[in-house]
Amino acid sequence: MTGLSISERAEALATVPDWRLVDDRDAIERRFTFNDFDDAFAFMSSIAALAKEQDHHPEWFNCYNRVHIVLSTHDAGGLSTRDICLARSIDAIGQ
Ligand code: HBI
Repeated sequence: MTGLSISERAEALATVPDWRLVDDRDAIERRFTFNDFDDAFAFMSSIAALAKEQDHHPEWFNCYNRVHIVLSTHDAGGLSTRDICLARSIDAIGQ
């Protein structure tokens, strides 16, 4: 994570245990499953509001009741504390 030591990075990642590191790039990901499309889309709408507030935006894929989210900081070329903050906010509204 840009600007963080290895131990600070590990500490930050430990605060989002439901997220895993993406294999082929410096990013984290999490998959969510909902009852139906309405619930998945409501979740995405809440995240859109968070993204606007934080000026930080997810990469995501939705198929019916599933939402796959990848977080990385394009400006930094990899993970940053902004991704951790957004992941924690998403966790707070997700399952
Ligand atoms: N979202 N994931 C992500 N990464 C960024 O670097 C980023 C962003 N949202 C807005 C943003 N950067 C702005 O600072 C501008 O660079 C668009």
